[in-house]
Amino acid sequence: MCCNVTLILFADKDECSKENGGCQHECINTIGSYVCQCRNGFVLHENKHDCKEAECEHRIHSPHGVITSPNWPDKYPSRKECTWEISATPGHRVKLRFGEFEIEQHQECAYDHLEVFDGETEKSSILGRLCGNKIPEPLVATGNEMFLRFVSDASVQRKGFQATHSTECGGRLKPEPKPRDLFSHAQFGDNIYPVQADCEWLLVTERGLRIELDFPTFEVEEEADCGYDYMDLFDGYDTSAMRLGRFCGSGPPEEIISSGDSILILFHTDDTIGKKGFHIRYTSVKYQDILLTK
Ligand SMILES: [Ca+2]
Ligand SMILES: [Ca+2]
Repeated sequence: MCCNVTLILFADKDECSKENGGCQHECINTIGSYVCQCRNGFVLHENKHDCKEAECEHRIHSPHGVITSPNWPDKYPSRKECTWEISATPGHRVKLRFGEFEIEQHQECAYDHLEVFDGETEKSSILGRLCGNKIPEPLVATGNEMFLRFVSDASVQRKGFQATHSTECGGRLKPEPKPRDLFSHAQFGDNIYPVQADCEWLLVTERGLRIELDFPTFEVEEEADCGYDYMDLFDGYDTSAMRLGRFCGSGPPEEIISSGDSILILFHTDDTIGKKGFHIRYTSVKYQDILLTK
């Protein structure tokens, strides 16, 4: 009686025994072959033998998700720099909420730290420079972009962080001569707008200019008095200004122009039935230009 298994084992050669099989990190022998494997924080090179550092520049375009320090849930590596560029839907502020947080403690966070910036690059104003063991308060950007940079130095590593990014509707927006977009909800186009939303956008342009709004898409639950879901427009900074209208159904029939340098947009939805929502394009305009084109 012969045994095939014994024959196969006999035939197998341990490639890893000689020069680690040519693997840069770990070599794992398998029956008839072998594979190379990389340590945490590294991925296998296309040549299947070398290891390269795992990608650490993240570009995120989803309305919500989870981000973690490199190597999570194990300790972050030393001498590592990672960035996250988060951009959400225009008209929606990026919000970051920490679930776990453990970064080498220092009074000024001079060693390892996570920096959070209020915009698309590290040139934007800083929302926080974080380290230590206390879970930081949630951070909210003023616009739809947030930039994060994590840096670790040569010694002492900790577990790192885990955080959830999401969005909050509303904020202060600055109209420019070039049209900008504003969407009713962060998942515009993929989903109907959520129930029980209350959003407030304040558009403020330069003194002396006016704001023009147009509505490439407008689909809000219809009701004779717009009593369910609606968009309110005010011709100023707050609700004490003149109301330009309350809109639902297919929205304003044409573009709307402010009499001053600001417009307040409110969006309210009740607890049932959502629709596609709206896409507003806003532009700063000179009054003389409006007169010329009308
Ligand atoms: Ca350190
Ligand atoms: Ca509704």
